[in-house]
This record gives sequence, C-alpha cells and structure tokens, in this order.
Amino acid sequence: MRTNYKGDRGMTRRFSVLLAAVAALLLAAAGTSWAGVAIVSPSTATKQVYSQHTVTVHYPREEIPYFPYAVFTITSGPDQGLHQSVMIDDNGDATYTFTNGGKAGQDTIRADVSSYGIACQCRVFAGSGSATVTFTDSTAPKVTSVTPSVLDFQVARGTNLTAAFSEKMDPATITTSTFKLFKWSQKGQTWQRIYDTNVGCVGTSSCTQARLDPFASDPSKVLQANAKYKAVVATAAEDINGNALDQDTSKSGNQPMAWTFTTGD
Ligand SMILES: [Ca+2]
Ligand SMILES: [Ca+2]
Repeated sequence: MRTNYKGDRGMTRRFSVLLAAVAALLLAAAGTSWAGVAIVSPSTATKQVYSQHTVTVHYPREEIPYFPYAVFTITSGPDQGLHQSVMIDDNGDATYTFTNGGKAGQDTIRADVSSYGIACQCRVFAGSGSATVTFTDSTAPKVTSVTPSVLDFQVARGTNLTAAFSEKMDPATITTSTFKLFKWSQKGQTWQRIYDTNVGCVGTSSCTQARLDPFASDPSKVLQANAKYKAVVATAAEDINGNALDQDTSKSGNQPMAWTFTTGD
C-alpha cells in the first residue's frame, strides 16, 4: 500500500518530502545519483537451473517519497532480457522473482530505482545496483514417458515412436544415432536395427520430446505384424547444458533408455 503523504502526517513531513524532491531534481540535473544507492541482495548466489531466484532492492523510502519503484532487468546471462517494474513498499523494499529457463550460466540483475519528481513533474532517477546469480546443471536428463508405452502390445503398425524428456534437450543430439529402433528376428534370435528412420524434436521452441518415424524413405510402409520391437534412447542424447542422458541414477555411469513393444495384426 502506498502511503498518502499529503494526509495528516504534518507539515514537517511534507516539508522534508519537498526538500527531498528538490534535492533529487538538483542532483538529477547535476548527473549525480542520490546517497544510499540501490543495493540488490543477495549480491551473489548459486542455484540449479530451472530454479526460482529472488532479489530485493532497498532504498530509504523518505528519500524518494512519490511513487518510488524499481525496474529490474537481467542485463546479461542465460535469462538476459527478463525485466519487471516493482513498486517500492513502505519499508523501502522491492522484490523481484524470476525462474531460470534451464540454461546454465551467470545472470546479472540490475535494479534502477526511480521516483516521481514533484518539482519537475518527471521521473527522477535515484540510483541503481546489481547482483549476480550463477545457475549450474548437475542433473542428467532422462526419459519420463514413451509411446508406444513400455511392453505395450497390439500396437498399431502405422505408429511412430515418441520419448518425452525430464528437461530441455540439445536438438543437435536428438538424431538417428541416439534414438534407435530394432526388430526382433526369430530366425536369427537377435535384434536387427532399422536404419530407415526419421528422428527429430517435437516442437521448435525447445526440445523436450523426440519423435521417431519408421520408414522415412517410404511413408506407406508400416511395422511388421505381430512382431517385437525395441526402441533405445542412447546416452549420447544431452540436455542443453551438455549432460548426457542417464536413465538409471541408482547405477554408476550413464544408462540408456530401452523398451520393447509388440505390434498387432
Ligand atoms: Ca540437466
Ligand atoms: Ca546412472
């Protein structure tokens, strides 16, 4: 809530407010920021990617009484461009929270504090401060769901395959080399690789799901009837920070995702 300084707070308050406004105008004209430059806290932090981060700017409310606000801007780093204006509350605080988009790196957050200058009828810059936060990624991606589902049967022969991931993947690592299809050969008692496939990310803005279309060269072809198939997403599939896929975190090293299904008639 904004305090009404024109209310019953008395002449002293109004006078000091006027003085502050005049001082602001003079300082602004002289190209100088006020005392008590805005500080953003915490000044540094380290967090995991995709987490929320909150910074607070504090500025003595008495010095900037009229509609004080802070403009928070992420000036560099993986979340560069995010910005928001926040009113400064009666304690002199403005708080900004944002969520990292998944990319690791160091964000610089700047807060520019301004007030409304009564004398000049304009925006008066009061000061600015900045802070940094470093986002790191120590979590391997994994496959969270697939189609056809694990051990599915009577699967339609014209199906394609999909694999959804726990986080954004590097599209360059979602290829026919990392998403593979095999058919069980009764005769040879072995898995035979099907090389004629199309593999890519579903959607264009970010890659959280991969798709495999069998028989890329001839879309009229379908999977064999009553046959057992195996799909594999290899560990060479990486998240956007270069972490390799690990489907089994209980085992050391990286394990691929593999599952089987059986077609219908
Ligand atoms: Ca990750
Ligand atoms: Ca593992």
